[in-house]
Amino acid sequence: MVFGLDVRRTPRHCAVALRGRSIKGYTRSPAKANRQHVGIPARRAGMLGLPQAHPDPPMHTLFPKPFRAAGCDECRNAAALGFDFTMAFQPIVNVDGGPPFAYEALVRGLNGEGAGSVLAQVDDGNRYRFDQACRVKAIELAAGLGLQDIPGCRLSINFLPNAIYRPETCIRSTLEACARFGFPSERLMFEVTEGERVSDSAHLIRIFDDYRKRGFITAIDDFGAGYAGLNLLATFQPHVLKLDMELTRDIDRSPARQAIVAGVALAAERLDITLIGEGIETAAERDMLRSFGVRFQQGFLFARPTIGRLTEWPASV
Ligand SMILES: [Ca+2]
Repeated sequence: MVFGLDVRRTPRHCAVALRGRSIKGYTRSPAKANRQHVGIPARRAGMLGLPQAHPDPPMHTLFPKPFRAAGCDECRNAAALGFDFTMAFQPIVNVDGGPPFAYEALVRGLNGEGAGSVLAQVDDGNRYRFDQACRVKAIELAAGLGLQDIPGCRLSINFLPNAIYRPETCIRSTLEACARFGFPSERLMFEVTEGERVSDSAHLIRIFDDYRKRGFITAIDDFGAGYAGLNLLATFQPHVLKLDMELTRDIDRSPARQAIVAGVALAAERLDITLIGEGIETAAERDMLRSFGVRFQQGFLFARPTIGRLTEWPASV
């Protein structure tokens, strides 16, 4: 899930609407030209450990030219973005009990509209600003709800690699927001899916590496779906893998899913990676996943995303 919507279901026109056009004051990454120059696809070159010819390869976003990282204030300005939105929070629970592992921030319309209605307003021209605004909004709202007071609980933020120019500059507003709202930055988790719009794994891994060095928790979202699979895991080992709901749905009735998840769980244990099961809707799914060692789970069985409060599980009485 990216901003609460599976990118596989994100309208493709978001990524391609402005392709081939130039807009005054904005620039595209030179990634494509550089890749052609090198003659080896960046993804392949990265896997082979070859030096990368391009320092900043996101392809589908227009960045301000000259590039200037937005600050916290700027990212809170809805007028500058062109539309406003809010965040719902859904817990990732520990089925063995205790405080939740994290709350994931999921984008919503101001009147509770689904993520799709918000994401429909995101295009090549505002993707960078939207990504930055999502981080600031998530941190501000979570801090206001007291998430930092829940022992060990993390705030999980989805991000779009294509919206990041360079990791070191695009993190500025995130850190400013943490300082302003009193949220500990080491409790931030960044989850990303290698969806169809992430055309360059090397860029994604560069961001993850930078985030890891900063002490953030890194997570691959939707693992087992689309492109978020073994190739990415073989190249980069995050702190967390979120098992896609395609793998967890009806797992209690699917020997194939059981075999796959058991294998992933074994690999995760050897790589010291924490597994999270997504999209859990039944007690049978929960229990089967738990039998494979997956303690941390997320889904409607536990709590739906809620705006304006952090839902507890089990609900306090
Ligand atoms: Ca997600």
